[in-house]
Amino acid sequence: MGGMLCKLFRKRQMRVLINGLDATGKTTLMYQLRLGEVVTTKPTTGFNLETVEHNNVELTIWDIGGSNEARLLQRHYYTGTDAIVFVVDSTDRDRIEEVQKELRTIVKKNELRGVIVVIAANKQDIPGVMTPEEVGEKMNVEFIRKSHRCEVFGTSATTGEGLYEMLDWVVEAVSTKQAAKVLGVTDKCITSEKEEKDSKTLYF
Ligand SMILES: Nc1nc2c(ncn2[C@@H]2O[C@H](COP(=O)(O)OP(=O)(O)OP(=O)(O)O)[C@@H](O)[C@H]2O)c(=O)[nH]1
Ligand SMILES: [Mg+2]
Repeated sequence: MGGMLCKLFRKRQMRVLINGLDATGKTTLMYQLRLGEVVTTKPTTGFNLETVEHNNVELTIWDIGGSNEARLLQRHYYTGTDAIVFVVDSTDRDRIEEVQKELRTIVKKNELRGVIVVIAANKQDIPGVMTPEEVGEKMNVEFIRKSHRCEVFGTSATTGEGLYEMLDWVVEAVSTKQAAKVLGVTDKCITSEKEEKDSKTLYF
């Protein structure tokens, strides 16, 4: 029975939205995942769309421009989103309060109810930046966890550090949510040991 269920839930598709303020590294991160290399970017005015296969799952990744003008349009991309990767520039202590408010605004949106939220504390390759723990604290992750599954990862979109660890977590969290929604239960076949321990904090 467990094996059949596992087969049933193979080859899933997930829609991931990369969000955050301008120049935090969203486009660099997406192309690092897509191509495994650093591309030269310019500020994104609309969006970039790419498909990445990871752990047998097809991820459709939307990278939205982070400027004030581009962010005005971001709600048009919300519907059907499984996970938000919210990219934070860990060098930017001056804007961390603005960043925290932006994420709070986003997670309150009706269309994003229950989506998986991952915070990428990016640019960890630069010395002296805020640590992932510091970013998590300043972003008040505990508040976000009241309504969403949320985790913080230290990343570098230029070196690739932390990106696949983050993607592993996203895929597992979305998989668990999708499967539990279909089954109406949390099945052992699709729940990792860690998630069994964390099951009290799941939001479906
Ligand atoms: N050192 C370092 N630089 C990075 C990292 N990620 C991005 N950058 C640099 O930060 C700048 C902005 O990166 P983008 O990927 O264009 O940022 P963005 O978030 O897409 O910006 P918008 O499209 O304007 O919203 C570029 O010069 C990148 O090379 C990182 O992890 N480490
Ligand atoms: Mg961009």
